Amino acid sequence: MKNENLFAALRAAFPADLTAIAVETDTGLNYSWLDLERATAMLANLLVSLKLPAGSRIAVQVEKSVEAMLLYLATLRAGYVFLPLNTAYQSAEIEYFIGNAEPAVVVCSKKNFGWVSKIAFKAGTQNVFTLDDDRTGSLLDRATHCSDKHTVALMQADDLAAILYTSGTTGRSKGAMLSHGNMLSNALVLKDYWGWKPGDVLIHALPIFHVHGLFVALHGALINGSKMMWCARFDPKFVVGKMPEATVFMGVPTLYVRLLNEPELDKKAVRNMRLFVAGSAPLLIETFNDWQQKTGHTILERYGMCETAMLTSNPYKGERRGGTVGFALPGVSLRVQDDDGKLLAVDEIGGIQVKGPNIFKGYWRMPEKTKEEFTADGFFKTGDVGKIDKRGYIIIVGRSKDLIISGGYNVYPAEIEGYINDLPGVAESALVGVPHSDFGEVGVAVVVAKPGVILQADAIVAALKSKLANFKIPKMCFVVPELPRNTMGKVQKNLLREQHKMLFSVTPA
Ligand code: MCA
Ligand code: AMP
Repeated sequence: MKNENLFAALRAAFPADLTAIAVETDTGLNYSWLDLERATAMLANLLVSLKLPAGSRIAVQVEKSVEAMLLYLATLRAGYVFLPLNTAYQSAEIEYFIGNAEPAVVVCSKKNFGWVSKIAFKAGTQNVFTLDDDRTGSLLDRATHCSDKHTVALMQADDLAAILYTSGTTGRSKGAMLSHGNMLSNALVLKDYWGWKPGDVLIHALPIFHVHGLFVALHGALINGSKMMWCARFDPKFVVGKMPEATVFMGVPTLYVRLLNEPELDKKAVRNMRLFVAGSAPLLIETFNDWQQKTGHTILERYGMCETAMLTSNPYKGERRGGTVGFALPGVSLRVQDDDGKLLAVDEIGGIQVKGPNIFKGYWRMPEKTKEEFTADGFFKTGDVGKIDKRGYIIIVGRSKDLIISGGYNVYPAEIEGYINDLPGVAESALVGVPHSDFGEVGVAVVVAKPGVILQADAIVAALKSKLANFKIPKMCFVVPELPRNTMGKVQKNLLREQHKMLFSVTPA
């Protein structure tokens, strides 16, 4: 039987010379391909030694490091299910994810061990390890004693490889289940579509707890046997300085906005670069044009989701059109339908639906939710609203889901409003997304107090800070006598958006 483990395919792409450098870090460390092979074997053997049941989840909330990336690869290698968690998540958020996913192993930073282990043990997790970004922690201490030889676990394409939590417009976060086959098919399609070639070098500057950094960028480099320049944090000056040694860069639009502010970014700095990819949020046409003007390169914008990995892309060779996300990738069927299920014609706006080998297996332990999100003929309803123009380019014009994308991170108004409404003295609230010159879009909260209560906007923000990941905190909060409503009693968020749209329109210094 063929081993369809994603790790097996990634490893098969390692270059013949295993002593060559696979990863160079921003602190000057080098890891060879042999280091990757041995370290993932040791970590996989550690997981195997724990005698976990098949399908066990390995939940990881640690700072970005090469070792954290190796832990992801080792989890695939050992045949378990990786569950990455944003380091910004606070205890209430972590409690939900761990309670819902019931991981067999939790890995966290040393500084968070106290509260994370308490949550994990309460949820029945037997093993809690630590891992810090300075190559220390109990995970590595234990793995040091494990063999560096390991036979890659035999997996089928349909077997689960990762769970990524993504919120819904109502209710709690849902775990999108992605299989080895989902991710391998996507990686292979992108390798070809984006023209990866021998000698490519990727600047990896994205976090590794979401699809963009963990799958699109990492798998892209590994499946091509390409070296990565590994940045623990996104530092625009450092990235521009590294460009002469690299060929490929991937980023959310905010990274491009920040790079454009770097005086050293010019045609000379990018002389060896081959490809700039953007996604995760809409790329403003100004950014697209400014980039072209300053560097001579045309950013390639693509579109994807947690549930689907990458769906569409502008062409590598053909015309890359700003304001569009290009064409459906090979193997992906994409259509635009209205609410009655009628297929829409060119330029007609409706819901984007997709089908293909990259589409997830469903939401973790939520069969009803999964069913709701698929059409009778098996298309996944993305919740994005768009159209296909006469040349076949797909244009996203909005979202039917109430979602704010801030600097590439998703903020679900329903979640934040729930927290605000629970604060003492709050009658109701609305969170709306408004344009922001750095983050693209940010949340602004509009809050109504209960009769007789005086609320302070600052106190509301401070209270949220102790409960929610920092990127979810509203950038401004207003206390108002009432929320605008239509005749049906529905809050008119469009009016609030209009009212506050100029709040952050200034260009940052
Ligand atoms: C940081 N802050 C933010 C954000 N990031 N506020 C709103 N939105 C954000 N994204 C705030 C913090 O709360 C803090 O505020 C202050 O900025 C500084 O925080 P710090 O962590 O130092 O910020 P940073 O290092 O400058 O981070 C900005 C960033 C980061 C580099 C743009 O947000 C980032 O890496 N974004 C990429 C996200 C990503 O990879 N998304 C892909 C999702 P205060 O000081 O008030 O506390 S995958 C996906 O969407 C799909 C499938 C796809 O298509 O790819
Ligand atoms: P998530 O599944 O949480 O990673 O977020 C996926 C969502 O990000 C999609 O449903 C889109 O709304 C949005 N998205 C991703 N890429 C793009 C893009 N290039 N342009 C506009 N929106 C995008």
